[in-house]
Amino acid sequence: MERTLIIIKPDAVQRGLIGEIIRRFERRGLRIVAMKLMQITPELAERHYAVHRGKPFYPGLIRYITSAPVVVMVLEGTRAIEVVRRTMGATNPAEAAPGTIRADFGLEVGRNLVHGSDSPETAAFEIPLFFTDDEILSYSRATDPWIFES
Ligand code: IDP
Ligand code: MG
Repeated sequence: MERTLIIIKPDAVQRGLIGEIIRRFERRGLRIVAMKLMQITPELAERHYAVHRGKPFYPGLIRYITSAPVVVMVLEGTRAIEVVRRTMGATNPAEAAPGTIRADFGLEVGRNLVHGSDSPETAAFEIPLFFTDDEILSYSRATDPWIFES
C-alpha cells in the first residue's frame, strides 16, 4: 500500500474546487489518512520545490504556492502515487488528457491546480515536510474489502 502527498494548490482553493478535487480521489477508492488547510511559507515552499531551484519558473512557482491557502493531504492505496498522477494529468493542463483534473479545470502550467508526489522516494521526502507521524492516521473503512482485493 503506497502513500502520496497531495496539495490542492492556491488557485484550486480560490476557485472553490477543493470538494471537486477531493471527490475525484475519494471516489477512486483512495483512503485519506491526513488532511489540513494551511498557508505554505516561503521556507517550506523552497524545501518542497528544492529540485526546481534555479529554473526560470522557480520564483513564480514559489510566489504561486505561497500566495493563498492550500489543502494538503496524504492519500493511501494500491499504486497510489501513479494513480494520483494519472488522475491529475500532465503538468501542463494544455497537454493533459481530457477527464483529468488539470485538463478539466486548467489552461496554464503555472496554474495547474494540484500537486502529487512523482515517485516513492519523492513521497517519502515530501510527506514529512507537511505532516508529523501522529497526524497520519492508520484506520480501515468498512468498504475496504470492496476496494482492495487483499
Ligand atoms: P508536476 O507538478 O507535474 O510534478 P514539475 O515539473 O515537478 O511538475 O513542476 C512543479 C510545478 O512547477 C508544476 O506543477 C507547475 O506548477 C510549475 N511549473 C513547472 N514547469 C513550469 C513552467 O514551465 N512554467 C511555470 N510553472 C511551471
Ligand atoms: Mg513534480
